[in-house]
This record gives sequence, structure tokens and C-alpha cells, in this order.
Amino acid sequence: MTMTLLEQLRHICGPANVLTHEDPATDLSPWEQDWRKRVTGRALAVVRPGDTAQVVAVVKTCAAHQTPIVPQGGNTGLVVGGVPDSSGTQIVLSMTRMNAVRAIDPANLTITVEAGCVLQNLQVAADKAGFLFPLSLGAEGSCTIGGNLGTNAGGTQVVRYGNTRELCLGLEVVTAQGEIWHGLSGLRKDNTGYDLRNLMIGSEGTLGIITAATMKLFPQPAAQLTAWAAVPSMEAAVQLLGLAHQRLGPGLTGFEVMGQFALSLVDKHFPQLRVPLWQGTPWCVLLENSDSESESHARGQFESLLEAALEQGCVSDAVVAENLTQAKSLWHIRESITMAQAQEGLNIKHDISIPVSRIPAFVAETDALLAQNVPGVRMVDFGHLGDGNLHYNVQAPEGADGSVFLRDFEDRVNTWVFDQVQRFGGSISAEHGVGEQKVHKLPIYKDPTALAMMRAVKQALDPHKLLNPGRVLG
Ligand code: FAD
Ligand code: 2HG
Ligand code: ZN
Repeated sequence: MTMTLLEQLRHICGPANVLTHEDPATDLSPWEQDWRKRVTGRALAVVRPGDTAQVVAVVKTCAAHQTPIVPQGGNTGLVVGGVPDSSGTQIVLSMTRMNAVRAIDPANLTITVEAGCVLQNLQVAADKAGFLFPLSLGAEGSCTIGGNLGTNAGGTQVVRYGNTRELCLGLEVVTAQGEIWHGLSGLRKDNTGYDLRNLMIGSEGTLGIITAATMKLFPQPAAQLTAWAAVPSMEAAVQLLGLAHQRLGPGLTGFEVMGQFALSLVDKHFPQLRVPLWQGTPWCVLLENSDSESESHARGQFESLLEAALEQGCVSDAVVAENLTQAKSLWHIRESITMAQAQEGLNIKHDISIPVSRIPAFVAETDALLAQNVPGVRMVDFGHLGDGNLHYNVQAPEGADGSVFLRDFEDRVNTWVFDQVQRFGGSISAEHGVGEQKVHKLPIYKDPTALAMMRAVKQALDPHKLLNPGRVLG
């Protein structure tokens, strides 16, 4: 007697790890709905493998049944890349049971973890071993390292440590054919052909399933100080960034910009967070100085940087956190902008990068363009200015019906913004990825030869479009 697909999947992962709509009491929405609640798909099943061998067996079984697989980690992605479509024919491959720390190699400065390991747990494991794992983002309490690698996530430490790609030394991957690529080398140098690791990173689950990764560790800094500065313009923020690079060198580990309206939303929705200095200034900047010497050295450097900035007029006021608790509160304000914006209502998100030098002109021109075309539009601008990465988000006018605003304006606003990004030599995704959301925009804004090469790679590695179909390349 031949087993059905679901019977086979239950045989591989155990009945408790194959969730379906057959049981009306089972709520699959945590896996079917994206974080922003913009899309709710319907999965044939949510399958939760416990080890790499089970992933192999699931992939082979799905391939035999021509059943598409949507890899999923913490489901915090912001571009609709990790949820199933509405057909009811795709399985969600939830990696969260595969969350072990496999090994720490202190001499090699590496940690090897399974893909479903929650980022915060990875940070804690590194910390307990006396090291720093610097990847840091607002969703770190629930996103997974597999998802971070899948999207090549950025976050708030990129200015010093790079994005997830730069933190990764090796991968274990299950291919669309159900083979295992044992690539957990931990090598810092390996010139034996094409760079498959970097091809997999940022492929958003369309080229292979990452089951484990070897990541870089760093020495813990002796001191970490945080400052919050009011700046009179975006030009001034860029000037401050230059000064911070000059004065702090590799000590500059964070440089975030936040627009006044973005901070007003945090103040409105989370008044207990007590946002400093935002009322009298168009922009605030959050800076972090990590020092390998001592706290007093770091404080001295910070004070002289801020004095110079005040003298030059690129800072109008500033506070330096007195202790770790204050520093954490300042970072918490920054990380609360996404939630505050969600509480304010439906919005259009942009995750763009532009050469830092051109950001002031980009913002001035694009703000004017949007204000002219969408009367009353409210800009929620913030992000990783140190990396030239802005979350140039657009909120509906005050009192407007959010869904009507999206219906009438989302596509046009995207086009206005992306055309500007192209004109300024930027990218339409700096860190969140393409997912389903920007799939129709990629052919417009990506170099055609690059796109053709990407299609050839997809065809070679996943000819039957088993892995996350409809994402990245459509
Ligand atoms: P998911 O959302 O589950 O999946 C994301 C993509 O990766 C999907 O395409 C999925 O198919 C693929 N994928 C997941 N696991 C695997 C795997 N094991 N193998 C192959 N493919 C896989 N992003 C940033 O870059 N910087 C930020 O500062 C940032 N801040 C955020 C703050 C908040 C409050 C929220 C909600 C999100 C934020 N994000 C940020 C976006 C998101 O958290 C990141 O993209 C994160 O890397 C996604 O991880 P995840 O485990 O939730 O992945
Ligand atoms: C951040 O930097 C994230 O906080 C989310 O990338 C950005 O909410 C956003 O648009
Ligand atoms: Zn970001």
C-alpha cells in the first residue's frame, strides 16, 4: 500500500510535527500569516523536522510529490518571503526545532549552530563562552540564524561588523535534490572555486535549505557606550558620521538616524519609554562606541567627539548614557519604531540603500516629491545611516483609512521612491530582501544581465521550482 504525502511526512518527523487543517483545533496562522499581517496564506502542512536527516527525507518526499517547500525560521521577515501562498498546496518547513548549538571553537573564534537557533540564544551562548556575536536587530528574540542567513540580515552593528554574510564562515545546506552540502568548514580562506556559501546567503530559501552554520565570534569589548544626539539636518547627521569614523575608528559600532515623526510615534504609543530630545529637532542620532581599553577611555573619546560636533554645529544637544541600563533604554526606543509604526496603522515600508554622501539630497528631493503627490503624507524615516541604509517608510495621512491609502497609493509610492533610489545609485533592498513583495519590481530595477545570471543559477540548483516558488525571481 503506498503512503500519501502527509503520511510519509508524519512517518519522517513524527505525527506531532506535521500540523494540518485536518484538525480544526490546530491554528496554523502563526506560520501562515506574515509578521506585518499583510498576507495570510494556506499551508498544506506545517512540517517541523528535528534534524538534518529529516530535512533530507522531507525534501526528497516533497520532490517526489512535486510539493513546493517554503522554509521558515522565526517568521519575522518583512517582505512576505517565509509564508505559504493561498493555494493550500505548499508545505511550510519550520526550522525552529533545529536549534542546538553544535560547537564552539574558541581558538578559531567560531560557533556552529543549527539554523533554527534564535538569534538571541546565539548571542547568549557566545556571551557565556566569553565572546561577542555582534548581529543585533529588533526581532532578535524570535528570528533565527537560518532566517538571518536566508535574508542576509543587517541590523544595528553592520557599520563595524558587517551584515550576516560577513559573519558567516560555513554552511550546511540541504539541496533541492535532497543532498547535503557539508560546508561547515570554519575556514577564513578557501579559494577552491565558486563561492557557494555566499550564493546561499541572501537567497531567501529559493536555492537550498540552510540546516546549520558556522559563524564568527569576536572578543567582547571592555566598554560599550551609547550617546543620543539631536542634529539639525540630515547633512549634519552625515557630517557627524564622518567625524565619528575619524575620532572612534573601529570603536564606532552603531550609528542610527531617527526622524522626528518616527520618534513622535514612539512617544505617542509607548510614552513610558521617555524619548529624549526629539521635540526640538528634525533628526536624532544614536551612536555606540565599543572600546577595547576601558570605560573611561571610551567616555573620553565620546566626549571629545561630541564637543567637536557641537562646535562644528552638526550636533545641537546630546546625552551620553551613564550606565548599561540607560544605554539599553536608548536602544529600546530605537528598536520600538517598527512597533510604534504598526500601532499607528497600515504603512508602506522601504528598505533602501544609497551612498551615504547622497542621502541628504535623496531625502530632500523624495520628501518633496511625495508631499506634492500625496497631500498630508507622513514620513517615518529612520535606520542605519552608518551603512547608507534608510527605512524610508510612508504612513497614511492623519485620519486616512489605511487600506484605502494602500489601495490608491502603494504601487505609485513604491515607483516614485524606487525611481529616485535608482537615480541616486542605490538599491531597493538593503537588508530585508525581495520576498514576494518586491518580486515585480526586481526586473525593473535590477541589472538585466545580473537577473539572467540569477535565473540561470535558480534553474541549475532548483530546476523544478521546489524551493520557495514565487519569491525573489517570481
Ligand atoms: P523568516 O521570516 O522565517 O524567513 C525569512 C526568509 O528566509 C524567507 O524567505 C525564508 O524562506 C528564508 N529562510 C528562513 N529560514 C531559512 C533556512 N533555514 N534556510 C533557507 N532559507 C530560510 N531585518 C534586518 O535585516 N535588520 C533589522 O534591523 C531588522 N529589524 C527587524 C525588526 C523587527 C521588529 C522585525 C519584525 C523584523 C526586523 N527585520 C530586520 C526583519 C527580519 O527579522 C529579518 O529578516 C530576519 O533575518 C528574519 O529571520 P526569521 O528567522 O524570522 O526568518
Ligand atoms: C529596523 O531597522 C528594521 O528596525 C525594521 O529593519 C525596519 O520597520 C522597519 O521598516
Ligand atoms: Zn533595519
